[in-house]
Formats: sequence, C-alpha cells, structure tokens
Amino acid sequence: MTINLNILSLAFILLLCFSCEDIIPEAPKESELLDGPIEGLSNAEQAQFLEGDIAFSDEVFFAGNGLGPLFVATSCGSCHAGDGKGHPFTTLTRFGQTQPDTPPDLSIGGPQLQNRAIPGHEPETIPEGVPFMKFTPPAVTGLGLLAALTDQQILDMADPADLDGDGISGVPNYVTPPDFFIPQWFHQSLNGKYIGRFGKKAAAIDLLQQTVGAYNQDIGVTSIFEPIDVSTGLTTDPEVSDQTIRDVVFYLRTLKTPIQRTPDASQVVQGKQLFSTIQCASCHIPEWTSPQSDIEALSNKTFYPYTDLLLHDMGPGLDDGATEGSAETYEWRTPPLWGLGLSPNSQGGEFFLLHDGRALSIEEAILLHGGEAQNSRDRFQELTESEKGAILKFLESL
Ligand code: HEC
Ligand code: HEC
Ligand SMILES: [Ca+2]
Ligand SMILES: [Ca+2]
Ligand SMILES: [Ca+2]
Repeated sequence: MTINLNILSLAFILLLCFSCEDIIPEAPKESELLDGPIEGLSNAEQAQFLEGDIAFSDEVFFAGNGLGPLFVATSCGSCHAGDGKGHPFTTLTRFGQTQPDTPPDLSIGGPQLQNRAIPGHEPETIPEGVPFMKFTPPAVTGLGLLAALTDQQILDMADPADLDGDGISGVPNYVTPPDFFIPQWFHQSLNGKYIGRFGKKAAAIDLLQQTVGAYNQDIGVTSIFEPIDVSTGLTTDPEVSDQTIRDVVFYLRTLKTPIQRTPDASQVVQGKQLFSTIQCASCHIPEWTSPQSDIEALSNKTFYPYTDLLLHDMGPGLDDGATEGSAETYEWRTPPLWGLGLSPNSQGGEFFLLHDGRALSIEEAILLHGGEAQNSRDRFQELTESEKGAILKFLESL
C-alpha cells in the first residue's frame, strides 16, 4: 500500500516536472519554513515524526469520526497551518475563570467557547457580561527544547519579589495537573501543583496536556486521557487513539527551531545589542541550554527562543478580566520570539501579534507593553529612529 502510494506520488512528481518545469515556483528556502524535524533523529524517530505530522497537519475530523458535537475547528492544522502563527479568524475564546486559583465555571460552558456545532446541535455563546480572552494560535516550533528544560532552570529566572530591583519580577503559573499527568525527573511540585509552560498564560504543564486538551476542547474529540465530551459531560469511547496522541506529542517535541535569516547583517547585530540594553532580554531571555533528554537530539542543546516561560504583569491595557490557573488577569507568559519575522507567512501576509492578534506590526506590539515592561517600552520609544529600526530588523530576522 505504502509502496504503491510512493510509486504513484513519484509518478505524479515526475509528471509535474516534465510538464510544467518552467512554471513551478522556486521552492521556499529552508530558513523560511517552520515544518520539518530537528537534526539528528534516528530512523525510528523520523518515522514517528512523520506519523505525528500526518495526524497534526492532515487529519480532518467530521461528524462520523468524532468531531464535536460542539467544536471550534476540524483539525490541528487548520489553526496551526504550516506550524506557524494563526490568523485571528482561527481564534480560541476562553472564559469562566475571573480569579486566579479558582476552577472555571463549567455550568456556563467554561473554560472554552465551542462556537461551532455539527447539525442538530446548538453552538455555545458566552453569557452576557462574562469576561473572556481571545487567543490567536501561536507557532508550535521548537517546543521540544522548551519542554526539555528543568523546572529549576525556569525557577532560576523568576524574581517574584524583584530582589534585583530592575522592576521585572516574573513568576511561574502553578497549575493543578490533570489525572493523566506523569511527572518527569525535572518537574517539581508545590502543594500538588506544577509549573505550566505552554499556552498564552502558561496553563499547560507539558505537551501531552496541551495536545489532549486541544483534541477535547478544540475539536470535540475524546481520548483515554480525557474521555468526557465537553458538550454533554458524558464519558465516551476514545475518538482518537492514544498512539496518535503520542505521535502528535512526539511531532511537537521534534519540530525544528526556526532558523534566523540574517544574523550577521550590521543592523541586526546592532539591534540585538540594543534589545539587551533596553531590557527586552530580561523577559525575552535569548539563550538556554537543554539538559539530558530521552530524545538524544534534544540533549544538551543551546538554543535561542527569547522567552523566560514566566508570567509578567503587562499592565491594564492587556488585562482581559479572565484568566487560567494561578495567573492574574493582567499576567501573560513571555512568548518566544523565534520565528517572529515569519509570522506573516501563515497570517495571510500580515502581522497579528500579542495574545489576541491586536498588534498589526512588531512596533505596535512593543508599544502596547505595560506593567513590568513599561520601562523597557519607554526606553524603546526614546531611541533614535535608526536605533528603533535596528531593533525591528533584528526582530524580523528571528
Ligand atoms: C481553533 C484553533 C486551534 C486548534 C484546532 C488547535 N489549536 Fe493549538 N492552539 C491554538 C491557540 C489559540 C493556542 C494558544 C492557546 C493557549 O494559550 O492556551 C494554541 C496552543 C497550542 C500549543 C502551545 C504552544 C505554545 O507555544 O505554548 C500547542 C502545542 C498546540 N496548540 C497544539 C495543538 C494540537 C496538537 C492541536 C490538535 C489536536 C491543536 N493545537 C489544535 C489554536 C488551536
Ligand atoms: C516584563 C517582561 C517583558 C519585557 C521587559 C518585554 N516583553 Fe515583550 N512580551 C512580554 C509578554 C508577556 C508578551 C505577551 C503579551 C500579550 O500577548 O498580551 C510580549 C510580547 C512581545 C511581542 C509580541 C510577540 C508575539 O508573538 O505576539 C514582541 C514583538 C515583543 N514582546 C518584543 C519586546 C521588545 C522589543 C521588548 C523591549 C522593548 C520587550 N518585548 C520587552 C514580556 C516582556
Ligand atoms: Ca466527539
Ligand atoms: Ca465550552
Ligand atoms: Ca527583577
């Protein structure tokens, strides 16, 4: 079966090559693409990466194979196209928790809005007056290295009481783990809670939790991990196999990191320097090194995500009045900046930045920083035009 398919697709490619050689556009450069495995995977690992890629990018759910009844989208890939950031029309809406450390209100349909339904079912709406947050899909590249870091490495970046007096604190989001969570050697618990690293508010501890939650809440697909259907509250047979979930998690762990395009251009070098000088790098931590991992290719690697994975008070302008886990309504996790310059490739040719895509350029995203980042933002605004230009060039190169 596989062989036949391969022969067929080979024949198809040959046909394409012979018939329309002149009109095939030049293939995008490796550094422009986000989809693809990290280097150094074994053959078996590459095979699992491919299985995960198919499930993540290609598998579409429909009413007959588990979709819904209530859902937001029909596949992971429809929101995470090409593994890059998503357009605001693929936004997720969360509501039902307005105070830290309280459970979301299930009786009103929290924590997530399922705004679509299969025929015969009514999509959800948010009750009048209930605060909500909108999230645009983030890129999913390089997550394996972030997942490999030890909790201690993240805690070392936190400064809850701002002891060094730079105006920046940074705290982890401590979240209650789901039943199926299995702590790794590098996880530490505090009163039964664990440090979240994924999502805009860092509400997911690991990629398994994020993936299981996405099948369940975004697509309405149950698994042995989360067997309860979000719309009926009833336990159903698994609609996606645990093997598929493991393959998708493996895929997310082994997706390559974005490649910086022009690291040596003089403006980029200058911008990188200024990025540290005006304290952007105090939250957007440039460099990390992973510890030993069960995936050899993730072990002892130095990488450049530009995040501390911590929550920061970002001021009233970015306070949506809703939250997740122990985060305050005005706290957001520093997003990684790697791949930032490639955002328009998957956002319809434009930038839609910050948690809800409200910033239409990199500069606008910077100017909307408040709270702990107010100082750094003000220092950006005080730079000369050419210095600002250098920072923007640097950010576009990431
Ligand atoms: C309706 C659009 C949508 C669908 C469908 C969707 N996602 Fe997402 N995804 C998002 C949004 C929005 C976020 C940010 C959510 C958050 O902050 O909690 C996100 C976050 C993530 C993250 C965390 C990234 C990070 O940097 O922290 C991962 C991993 C992920 N999704 C994987 C998946 C997988 C696997 C599937 C399919 C099972 C999927 N997503 C389906 C929109 C979607
Ligand atoms: C106090 C920590 C902190 C500092 C300092 C800081 N940032 Fe941020 N940055 C964040 C957080 C948190 C967000 C996400 C806010 C949101 O989504 O609402 C963010 C978002 C961004 C984004 C949008 C990323 C995206 O994918 O949407 C850019 C670009 C950015 N910061 C650049 C900078 C630059 C440049 C500086 C220095 C002038 C800076 N930041 C200083 C914490 C910080
Ligand atoms: Ca279902
Ligand atoms: Ca709901
Ligand atoms: Ca500090």
